[in-house]
Amino acid sequence: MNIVYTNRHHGHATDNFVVNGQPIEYRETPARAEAILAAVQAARLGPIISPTDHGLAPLLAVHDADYVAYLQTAYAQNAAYFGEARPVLAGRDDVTFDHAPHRPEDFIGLRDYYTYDYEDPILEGTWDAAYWSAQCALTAAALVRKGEPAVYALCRPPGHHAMPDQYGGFCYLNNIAIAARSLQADGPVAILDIDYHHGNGTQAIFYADPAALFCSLHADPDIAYPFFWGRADERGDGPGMGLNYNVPLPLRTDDATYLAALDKALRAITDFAPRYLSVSLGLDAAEGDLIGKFRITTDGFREIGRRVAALKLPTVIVQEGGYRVETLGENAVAFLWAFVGS
Ligand code: Q9C
Ligand code: ZN
Repeated sequence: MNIVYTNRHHGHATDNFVVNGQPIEYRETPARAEAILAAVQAARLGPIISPTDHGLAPLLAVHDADYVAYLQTAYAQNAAYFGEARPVLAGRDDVTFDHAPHRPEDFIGLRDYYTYDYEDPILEGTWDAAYWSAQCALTAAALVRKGEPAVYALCRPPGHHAMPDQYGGFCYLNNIAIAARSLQADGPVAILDIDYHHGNGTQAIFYADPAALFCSLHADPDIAYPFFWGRADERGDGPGMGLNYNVPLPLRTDDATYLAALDKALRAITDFAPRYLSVSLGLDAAEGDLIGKFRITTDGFREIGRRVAALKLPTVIVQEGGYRVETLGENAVAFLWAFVGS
């Protein structure tokens, strides 16, 4: 299978920074993507190809134009405001998930308006990294539209927490939503999100869309990030009612429990009969993850891959989270292998 990758994420990297007097260890690091890249190369999974530039239009099909313009200019605006270049961080030291009703003019207000998180920096290379991460997903989608059975976008930064006009959870542009929107030109799309965290951004983007089924398996938001979305009673809205399927799972979920839940999601996807499938491939459900608290083994990821591939749908796979760098590569390969030669 083709693997779409670029090293343009390297500029989105930071030494650990301080929020509220507490040092924040930013675990969404370049080493994550490098570890996966090394593993897929060693496994000879397929050719590594560079993303094609599809421009801003497909990003603007998901995100508000004023938000995208802010992401492009925030680092420079922040430097001008403070008279020195430094990471853009929200001024708030707590999380306010409700979007403010009014967009302010002043940069200090905008800094908080466009994020619902307070631990995610905008760095000098963040826009470039996020832009090319989205282009990786779009390139994978374009190849699948042309007839490739399955393509893997090795995206970094991840995307599934990004809202139409807010970043959070290490995510700035919603790569999978951008890819899925482009796939919808040919028909309905199912999105399967197996990241440890609920894909709140993706859910929000497709919540009322009758041409998208969103299925997410994740840690119960009563006890895990993103806390305010991901419950089973969130079923969609308007013409999309019934097309949002959340499966919250308890801490320490193991392979058997996970696979049983997965089968239900796969049945929902089969019933929806989409033209394409897209997968938010988080690897933070792995045992030993530094953020996630499930216990999915490498064999578990292999079996998840097998069952998803058995749907026999043209599939775009988009990398999301996963923070135990030592095992990211083998778990990615275990999942992806089922799609090789399909
Ligand atoms: N002190 C993804 O997996 N909170 N995002 C981490 C650690 C944010 C995870 C807190 C977790 C976001 C794509
Ligand atoms: Zn995650």
